[in-house]
Formats: sequence, C-alpha cells, structure tokens
Amino acid sequence: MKKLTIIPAAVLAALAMASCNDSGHEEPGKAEAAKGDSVVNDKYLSQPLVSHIYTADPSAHVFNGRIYVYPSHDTATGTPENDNGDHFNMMDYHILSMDSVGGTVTDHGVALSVKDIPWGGRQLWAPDAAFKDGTYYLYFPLKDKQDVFRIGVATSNKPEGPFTAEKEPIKGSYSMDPTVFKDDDGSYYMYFGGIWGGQLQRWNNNKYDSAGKLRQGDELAVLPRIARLSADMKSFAEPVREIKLVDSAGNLFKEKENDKRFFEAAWMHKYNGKYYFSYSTGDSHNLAYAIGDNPYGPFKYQGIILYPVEGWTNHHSIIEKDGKWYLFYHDVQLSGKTHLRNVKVTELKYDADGKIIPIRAQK
Ligand code: FUB
Repeated sequence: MKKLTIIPAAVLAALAMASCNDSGHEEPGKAEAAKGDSVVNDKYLSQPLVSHIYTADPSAHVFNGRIYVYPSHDTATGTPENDNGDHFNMMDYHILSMDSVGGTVTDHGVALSVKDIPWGGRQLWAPDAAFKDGTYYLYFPLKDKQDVFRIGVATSNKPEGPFTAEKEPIKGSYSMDPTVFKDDDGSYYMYFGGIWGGQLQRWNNNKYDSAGKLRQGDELAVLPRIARLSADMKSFAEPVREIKLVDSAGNLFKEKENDKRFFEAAWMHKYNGKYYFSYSTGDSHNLAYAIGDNPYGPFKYQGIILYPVEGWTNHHSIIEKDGKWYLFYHDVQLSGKTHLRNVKVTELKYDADGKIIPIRAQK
C-alpha cells in the first residue's frame, strides 16, 4: 500500500509541456465560453490524484465516510492505436481512496487482474462498484475469449479489494462502461454501453451481430442500456432495455448530433429527486447530461457538464461528500498520450433551477 500526495502544479505543467500530444482534437479552451459557464483560466482545472501510475475512467463512491475511486489502470503495452481502442489494453485495477477531496490519496495496489478472471480475454475497461449487505461488488467490462465485450462482477468484503471474479460474465450483459446506481427504495440499476470499440452498435434487441455497423449521420443514434439488478447483485432481474435520450422537443438524437448523442461513460446520480443521466459524447469529447423522472427515463438533454479536456476520451463520475458535489474526470496531463490518462477531481455546482453549471478549462 503506498501513501501518495498530490504533486505540485509546476512539476506537472513542465512534464506536460515536455511531452507530445497525440489526442488529435481541438485543445481545451479554444471555443468561446458561454454566459453562465464556470471558466477556469488554466489549461488544467485540477491536478492528477496520483502520478506513479496512469489512471482513467474514475468511478467514485463514498463508503464508510471515505471516498473510494474505481479507475481503469492505463498501461503502455505498445498495442497500436485504432478506432476500436485496442491501445487501451489494460490488465488490472488499482483502487484509490482518500478521506476528503484534497486529502492524501492511497493506492491500495492490485485489486483484480485479468489473469484471475476465468472467462477473460483482453482489455479491462472502465469499472464501477456498489455495496450491499456487507459485500462490495466490482463491475467491469472485459472482452471474452471470442473478443466480445461482456460485463463481469467480482466481490470483496473490503471496498478496496482484493476482489474475486465470478466464473462467468453477467448473463445477458454486453458492451462496456457499466455503472451501478442505488435508488432510494433500495433497487440497484446497471447502466451500460458504448459505441465504436465498445461494440454497442453490434447489439440490436439484445442480439449480437458481429457485422453491426455504426449508424450513419441521419440515422437515430445508438441508445444506452439499463437493467435492474437481481437481489444477488450478480445477475439482471429483467431483460436489458434501451434508454431514451431526447432533445428539448422530445426527439431522439440522430447520429450526426454527435456533440449531444450518447457515446459511452454512463453515470447516474440523483439531485433534488430528479434522475441525472450523464455520459460522454465521445468523438466530440463533451461530458453531457439529461434529466428524467425515474431510473428508466426518458431523459431530456440539458447541456454540457465539462467541455473537452486534453486527450481523446472523457469519462467521469459525480458524488456528494460533506455537502459539496464533485466531478471526477480524467485528462492526459502527465503523458500527453490518449491511452495514458490521469484521474482528477473538481467541484461541481448547480444553479437555483438544478441545472449543472458547465465547467470549461480555458488557457
Ligand atoms: O478506458 C477505456 C475506455 O475509454 C473506457 O471504457 C471509455 O469510457 C473510455 O474512457
């Protein structure tokens, strides 16, 4: 177990400047800020939580009064970069924890490794965690031996693990980026899915078609998925269904509306009794959100939470701790490379109407 402190901004800035950026999209802060945005006059909103390993896709939770972050563990394996994300070739998970935002961050070491997952093939992508009746559950996407993404579950009696994986993936699960939300009535729901390398475009009516194509611009965008979890937390209690994500007129987004449509990285939180479904728009690099009246939606698009940061991917989680709300996210400040990311956290604020105030890093 290693105790780590946040490293000085000046050191990180120097590191970032010395490295090349292969993110292939507009640098953060180039677009004009809109009225009402929360603008941070720095290329970086905040500093990496840890710098001894690369971490991404932070799913944060408060367990026993402490913040636990369940990230991907990015590794340089030399796998060439492509649109399927083969370069995100992760082998294990490390859980991070801290008493409070800004406090000392602990890396609890390897919590689960791909070699210990009996059904596993390759690529341990963005995980999430949940707690029920004394057991912690780690949910993770991984390609099976046929190279099809499935969602697995592993258990532990400690939030930081180590976790023991079930022998098979969750029956009926597919694609990636699972997140598990506990509603106030004690029901747990899994939201999941992601297009491109996440393979969601290959799934229609819960059936796999290896030739499934990405949608064309005028076609309706692929929708994220939901299923309520069974009491055992290791299976779906119902068939997987699509979640309707709609614009202010109630229309589903088309694929060409790629600055708003769902791509990956689902997260659910509740604020003032409303359900906030947030996600990444992927190839347009926004974190966006939509609001609904129940866990299944429909969810009406509201706007952007976080404008593009340095790097191709954008993936987040939202938690409340000690009366403040926080956005955990990642960028590539430490490496300048798409697949070697670092997790961060910044405060999240709402306006009086419950709208999230968009955050924009601006040089
Ligand atoms: O970390 C691998 C993939 O990149 C995640 O599953 C996506 O959300 C994106 O962040």
